[in-house]
Amino acid sequence: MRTEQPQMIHLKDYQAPDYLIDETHLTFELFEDHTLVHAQLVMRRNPARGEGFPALALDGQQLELLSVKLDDVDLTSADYELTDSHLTLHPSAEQFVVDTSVKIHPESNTALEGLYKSGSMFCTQCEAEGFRKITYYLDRPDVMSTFTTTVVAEQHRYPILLSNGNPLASGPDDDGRHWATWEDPFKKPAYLFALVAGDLWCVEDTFTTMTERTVALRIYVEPENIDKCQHAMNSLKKSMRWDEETYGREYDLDIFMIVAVNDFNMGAMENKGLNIFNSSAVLARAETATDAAHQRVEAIVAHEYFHNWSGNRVTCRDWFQLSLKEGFTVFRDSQFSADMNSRVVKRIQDVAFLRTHQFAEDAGPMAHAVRPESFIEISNFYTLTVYEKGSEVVRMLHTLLGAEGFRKGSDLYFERHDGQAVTCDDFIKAMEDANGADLTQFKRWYSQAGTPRLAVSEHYDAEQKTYCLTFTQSCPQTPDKLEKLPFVIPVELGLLNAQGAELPLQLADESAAVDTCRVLSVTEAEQTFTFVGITEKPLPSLLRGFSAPVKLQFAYSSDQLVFLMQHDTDGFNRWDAGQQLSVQVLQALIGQYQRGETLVMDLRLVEALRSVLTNPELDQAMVAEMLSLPSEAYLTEISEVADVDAIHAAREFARQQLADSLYDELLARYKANRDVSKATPYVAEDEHFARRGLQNIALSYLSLSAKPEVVAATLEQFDHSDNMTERLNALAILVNSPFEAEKAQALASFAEHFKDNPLVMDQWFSVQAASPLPGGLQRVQQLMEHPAFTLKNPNKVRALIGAFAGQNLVNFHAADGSGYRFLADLVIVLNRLNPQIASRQLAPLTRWRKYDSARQALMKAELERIRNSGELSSDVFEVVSKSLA
Ligand code: B3K
Ligand code: ZN
Repeated sequence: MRTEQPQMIHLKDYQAPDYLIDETHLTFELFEDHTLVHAQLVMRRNPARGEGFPALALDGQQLELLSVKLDDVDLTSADYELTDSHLTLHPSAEQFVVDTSVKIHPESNTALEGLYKSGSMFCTQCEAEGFRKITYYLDRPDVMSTFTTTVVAEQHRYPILLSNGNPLASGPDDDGRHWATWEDPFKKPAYLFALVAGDLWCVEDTFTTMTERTVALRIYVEPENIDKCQHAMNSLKKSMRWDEETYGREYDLDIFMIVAVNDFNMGAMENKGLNIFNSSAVLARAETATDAAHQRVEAIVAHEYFHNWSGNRVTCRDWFQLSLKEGFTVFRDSQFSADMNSRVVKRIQDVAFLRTHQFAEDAGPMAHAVRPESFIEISNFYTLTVYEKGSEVVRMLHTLLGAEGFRKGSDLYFERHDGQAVTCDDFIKAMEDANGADLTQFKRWYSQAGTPRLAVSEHYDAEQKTYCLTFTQSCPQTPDKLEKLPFVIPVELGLLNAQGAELPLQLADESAAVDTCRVLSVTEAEQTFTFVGITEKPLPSLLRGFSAPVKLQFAYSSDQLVFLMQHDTDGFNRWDAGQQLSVQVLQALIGQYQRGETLVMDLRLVEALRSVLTNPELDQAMVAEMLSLPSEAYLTEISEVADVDAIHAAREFARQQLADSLYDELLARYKANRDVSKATPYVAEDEHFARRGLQNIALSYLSLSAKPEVVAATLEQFDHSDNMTERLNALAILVNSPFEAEKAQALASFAEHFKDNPLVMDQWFSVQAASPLPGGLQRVQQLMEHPAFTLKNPNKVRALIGAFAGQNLVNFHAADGSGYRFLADLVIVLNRLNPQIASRQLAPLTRWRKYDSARQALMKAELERIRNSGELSSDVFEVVSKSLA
């Protein structure tokens, strides 16, 4: 908890450190009621920072200082200054050694930052500024040091002692204790430090690198989870090979370890050589984890592994540069997932997520640039903008420079900056230098917040055979009030003739057609491109593959969208045409609902989806994606004022209409796929994901009929599936059904069967928390009393509270404000327990501007109540105060 008003930190105030740390030697003595940390820092003045000996202010929070030495001389309190946040020393030599001993309390650390206990195991989370809760240090990413770490603990309780790097030595100590020393030869900032001590088992494997070095691979888990590591191990080996083949990046240490912990604030952490993971991002086997969970494990293992180069070998100069490592690494993991699975489906999922959630963030009170100018609490800036939009920015570079040019740029970046802490400008400079490109204007993507709008209009001249597309870009104002200048927007496009064939594309100033699909760079506020030799009025397929993170506006008619759904040669745009058509249909229904009219649905959507459903040529995963209507959250995001009840009613009506009209086709698809599932053992691969995905969405639609044969099929799938993907879908259907007896029975048997598996119980909580049936809040409140629930575990909070406030929009936004009050009460409790989780859970309340004035008033009142609830963490303070500003 802070003691004074949190301060805003600005990028423009960045200064290089006055001192550097060359070597860090740590000893941890772990006990049940405290831990002793001894740190020896071999330091010198930073030659880049002028003459003299400025004071040395080491960061440190919640530490009990036991002793401090400067060059082996004990200091007394007259020799240093000590505050809540710093220990300030006064060195007077070019080089010197600082020794400190501190006492800390991991056993009572509920914030899960620094050194803490998850169950019986000790573990760490240091990014961004957690290392200062472990020892006094220059806790900033531009101070890079080698580390040796000795861990001493009771042998019986903590047989496994781990830290970064390679193992050096280990042995017994007095009183049933033992020790192990690890050495990390690669210079790293303190945020990449890690330590683990516990009673862990491991799955072992090896990887032979491109230069034939053998690397030991280990995944450590609590003994009961030893049977759930194989998928993560396979994913790790695939990632290591992929990074060699795609980026020429080889692993550097002799060993790579992953440890799974149950209590973790986010997905995982890329600590050098010792990744620490939320168990939900490691453990996966058919019986307990869904296909989506398997794909998430693969993606997160890859993401953290890829950080070894994009983040660790080359790190960030300061935290404003966070997207340097995160945007780039998300881009890398999305390329990897696209290579491992269906490319188009991966793109569809990424874009749906970005457009729903990042666009909402970019339009809200916390909107910030990919490289923010200022922050109060850096933990609040691990955002969808820094990660997902940051990845889109890197993807645009890849599109503009081409795969080869991009690779030349990344090679130069890694070569030039290996072992350094650098900036987004350095990344762009490497891309420029390797390609002879000028990316000055492109860099606005890093500094300007907000989602650009790109309006497109057309003009066809039959006589001249010319077709003009005029692009007009604009960017809405954001809380920083900065002026928005035009972006560089790569627009990939094709022009289709009446048969759906792509026309050759020749611009007016070109001597011949270049291709039938190409990328135009829109760089002006308004810009026209004229295509020549166009013999009939074409239909444009714009922003293919979502080539830029913008809101595209083009006045397509419903019939044109149906045509694109069937004929577009770009798979992503075929899906997107279906989404746009669905939006048109749903918005019409929302209007009817608001005017109190009888709902009547445009049947063109039904017929278009019928042809998707009966097309044997289409990838089953594509069919499943196309059958999925835009989510309520997306419909909220694109509304001027979101009417939650109308959105829900309209969408449910459309689902019912689709279910009734397509019953036979859905049933045929369901039966065929379920038969294959029954006859096939579970395989975590693309084609199987696709089959189960379509099977599940088909059953969800069919269940809306409430026909006995469908109830029977649902119960059959629930009782007899060998995997969680099918079982959980059946459970969700029952939970949302009117069949109370079957529902209660299924929930009880599921909980009984999986009560000892916390990750499966998370699914059980989520399915119920997300159910839009009336009484949602009461259900969630009851579930909070369940023995498997605790506010101390972030996964549980996300599974129950997060699913309710984020996915159950009709219940959370209940007109009486009960959902808002409930969330605010919880945030006030979580603020003391775990500030990072508290501030994340707050997000739905920050979106108050989207709703009607009555709801706005209720939401703001709750934000004010939080603001006045006493001492706020900097995390919650920043979000609340910016939301109310
Ligand atoms: N780098 C970590 C995120 C740390 C978040 C700290 N609040 C995981 C990742 O992005 O890979
Ligand atoms: Zn990351």
